[in-house]
Amino acid sequence: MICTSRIRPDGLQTSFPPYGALALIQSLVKAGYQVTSLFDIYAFRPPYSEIEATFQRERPDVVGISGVVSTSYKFIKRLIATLHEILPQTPVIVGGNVAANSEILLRIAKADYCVIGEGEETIIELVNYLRQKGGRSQPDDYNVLRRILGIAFLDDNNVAAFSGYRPDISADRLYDPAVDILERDSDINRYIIDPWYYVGFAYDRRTFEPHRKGKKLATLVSTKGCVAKCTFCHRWDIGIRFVPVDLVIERIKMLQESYNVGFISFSDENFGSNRKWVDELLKKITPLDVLWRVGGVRCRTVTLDMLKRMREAGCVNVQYGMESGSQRMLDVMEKNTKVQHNLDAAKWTSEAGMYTSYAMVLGMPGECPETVAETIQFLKEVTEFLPEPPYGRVSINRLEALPGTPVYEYGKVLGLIGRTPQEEEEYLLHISDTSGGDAGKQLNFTDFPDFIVQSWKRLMWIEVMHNWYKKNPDKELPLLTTVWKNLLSLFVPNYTRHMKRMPKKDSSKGRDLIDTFVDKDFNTRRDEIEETLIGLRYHTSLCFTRHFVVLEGIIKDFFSKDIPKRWWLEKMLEILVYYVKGPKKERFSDYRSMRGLMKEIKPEPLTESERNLIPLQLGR
Ligand code: B12
Ligand code: SF4
Repeated sequence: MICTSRIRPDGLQTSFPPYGALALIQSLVKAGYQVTSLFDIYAFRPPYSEIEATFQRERPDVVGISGVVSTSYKFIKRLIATLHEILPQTPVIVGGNVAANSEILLRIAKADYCVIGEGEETIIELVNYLRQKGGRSQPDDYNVLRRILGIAFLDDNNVAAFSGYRPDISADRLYDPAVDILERDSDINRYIIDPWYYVGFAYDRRTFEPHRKGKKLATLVSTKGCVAKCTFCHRWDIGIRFVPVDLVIERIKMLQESYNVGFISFSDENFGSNRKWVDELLKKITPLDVLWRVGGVRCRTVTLDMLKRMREAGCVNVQYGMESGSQRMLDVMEKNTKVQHNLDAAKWTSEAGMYTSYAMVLGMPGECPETVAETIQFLKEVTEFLPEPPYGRVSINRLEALPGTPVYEYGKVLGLIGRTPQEEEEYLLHISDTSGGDAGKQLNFTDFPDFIVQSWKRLMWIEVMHNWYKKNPDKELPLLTTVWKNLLSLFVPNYTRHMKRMPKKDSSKGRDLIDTFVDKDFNTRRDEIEETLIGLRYHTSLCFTRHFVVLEGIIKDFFSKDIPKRWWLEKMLEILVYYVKGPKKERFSDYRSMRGLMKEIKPEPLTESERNLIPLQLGR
């Protein structure tokens, strides 16, 4: 049995199918393991008692847990404990990016084996081995285990071992939608959904053409890997692979014929960096008459001409990883882009007639009031010409340091994350179930107190919104309407959710539809109090409201988050010290490559296990 894990339990569910788990099942079935099933915990979000009951009922011989992100650690730890209790002889394998921290999974969470990188081949060799070995209590043959590439395990001396990376699989095996498995074991309607999940479609009048009525949206991925190696991004692939265009087209045709799909979301990380591939796709996708979006394009990849041709071929929305409006921050991220690339991409996308939004990462090492001001200026420039207030287009995320990235390792060097497995586990538990959009739980890599960093997020938002109203005075809502609308959503918490579930009206322009979207894109959100205050500030020019908004945000975080009170006290102390002594001594003042720095420092591994797992640390 392959289980997916709980991600964002309270948040909006994604339409992204569990591609990793699906790939493993396909592989196992091909190798003759016909009875492999998917337990799609991610999709169903069952109560824990139901999860236990499923294990009791199904009694699988081997369980593979897919942990797509490290923030699923807490849940996976609990799942492993439950499995060991209910099925003490069933080996538990954990794969996915959570395995970047294999020692913790093996030593503390008691996973039996971790799979590092692509699991299609590894799982077969491992399951073949387990068939020979028998139940968990049987002794392991470490010589055989060492020969199975792509696994981590605790050896006979209780030392963590890694058998080495396996070569990548070929591009034509990547991202098969495997609808038959989703039909059989999951709920396909969670993955083939209404296009309104992505607001971008509502901005394009082609969406409302009569022949598209009732058509559904499916998520495909057309590339794996990336041409860059940003310091906060986890990479287990070397370079980038492109799914052959003919295969992409074949998959779209299948979805059109069998599932009435008329909208596609290409949820790549790096779409379009091979021009020849893009040209071929544009040529072959046009006759299919689908509307599509791409999530994950590098700004320097696009040109105005390419974007115009994409629109002609049915594209309505392009999402970029812009991350910052400060060159210094882009350099620290090792994005290998210029602010000008971000500006061009933003303007050209609108000029080509497509929707985009702006996702920022706040709080990289070296972030300071100057870099924040640069990002505010950038956001003002790219939002002031938009047709609506940009509250749904600006997504400001705190940097989340996750295992397998240079920024995580740098966090260890700074002492922000402890070095022992127990200390690292404490951090993993702390950030489990959080996202970059949640305030208050991330590490502070800057020289400023955490409260100040938190306030930058709100400052960015309010400044950008205020600028938009200043540039578009005719679009202002009457003050009383703003206050009323926002109070209503504040005091009737289901109001916003209810709006989201309302049957969507067909509108010639999509305007009515756009207004019913509450959170438009990943981690964008409408904050009712802030909006009211922005309205107030607009109407009354009360400058103090800006400070009030920042303070209000901090107070709200204080009460709404599951953050230890001790931690808050430390943060308050930190800010008092800051007011007396000023910012800390600059730790990251000049631009330095973080990867280079890590190579220079080369922290000595504390244990043999740590030494063996070095290849997992900085990604590939
Ligand atoms: C889809 C996705 C999501 C979806 C997940 C939905 C879902 N149903 O899975 C959503 C939108 C929820 C999401 C959210 C986040 N994500 Co995300 N996401 C991805 C993305 C784009 C694709 C994952 C995927 O399906 N890959 C394709 C499959 C084929 O690969 P795979 O999952 O790795 O599986 C292979 C192997 O890992 C292995 N394997 C996987 N499982 C198992 C299990 C077993 C038993 C075995 C043997 C092998 C095995 O074999 C598989 C086949 O080769 C990846 C980037 C990427 N391209 O991988 C980022 C990625 C996983 N996300 C990442 C991050 C950081 C996040 C966020 C934390 C962002 C943030 N700061 O807010 C949030 C999580 C928020 C939260 N509250 O927890 C990071 C994770 C880094 C890390 N060490 O954890 C990634 C890697 C992006 C990156 N490059 O840095 N994400
Ligand atoms: S953040 Fe984006 S551009 Fe950077 S390495 Fe990751 S996928 Fe590539």
